[in-house]
Amino acid sequence: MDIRSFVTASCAAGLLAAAASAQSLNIDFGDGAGTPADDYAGAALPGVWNAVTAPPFVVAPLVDLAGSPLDATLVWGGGAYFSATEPAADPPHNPLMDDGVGGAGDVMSLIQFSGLQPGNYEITVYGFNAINPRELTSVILGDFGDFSVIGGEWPGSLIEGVVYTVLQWDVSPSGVLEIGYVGGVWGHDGVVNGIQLRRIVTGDLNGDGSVGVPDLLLLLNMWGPCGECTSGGCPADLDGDCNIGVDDLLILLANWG
Ligand SMILES: [Ca+2]
Ligand SMILES: [Ca+2]
Ligand SMILES: [Ca+2]
Repeated sequence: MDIRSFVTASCAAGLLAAAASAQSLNIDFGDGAGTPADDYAGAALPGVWNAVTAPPFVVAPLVDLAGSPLDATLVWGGGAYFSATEPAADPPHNPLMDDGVGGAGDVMSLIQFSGLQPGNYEITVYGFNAINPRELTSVILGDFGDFSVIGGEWPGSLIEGVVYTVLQWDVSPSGVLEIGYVGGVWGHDGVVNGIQLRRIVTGDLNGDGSVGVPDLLLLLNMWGPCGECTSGGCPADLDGDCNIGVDDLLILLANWG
């Protein structure tokens, strides 16, 4: 039995523990314009969108992209929800972009995740005011760490730097991630339409935020030499030697969960 057959058989026999809950999730603030369908990816990954519609300061139970409950929770202390009376974005973006929650002028509003699995996260934040597109939003991570200013007229599609920004943050063992937002210039309130979190893990070949059986099967399917390793065409080559083999398998298994 070669190594691939052995690993596949081990999987089938359930000898490998199930992956921990994937730590990628989608958040949609406000349902005045609806909530995105599960197959809507926004600028990141498709999956179940957590609809946050409760008043401020309420903890929302969260689910991952597959709809499985997470230990992670969200608390936010923003302003009022808003919703466009007529479509402002183009399909299929309206349920995400045509509503959201507004800020409180020059007082920073805070969205706090707790209970996240520690590690590096890609954080996509949407800030398009469908009622007043001139509104600019500053998005700030942690203690005035990474930040970005977004906003402006609907550009016809999801354009990074206009309707959304992508930031990265290392979540410590505390499991806490804080995302602040405030008016991008004096006199603006700032808005947030939604947030997508994707945990970045070596060996996460399908990008769902964890390393598990789907990633293992992808690696096994690509087993052997790869010719496009210098142009990013060989994602399963985890040690960069232009071959997918046992070393890559061991790296993947070392990051399991
Ligand atoms: Ca919405
Ligand atoms: Ca994965
Ligand atoms: Ca390799």
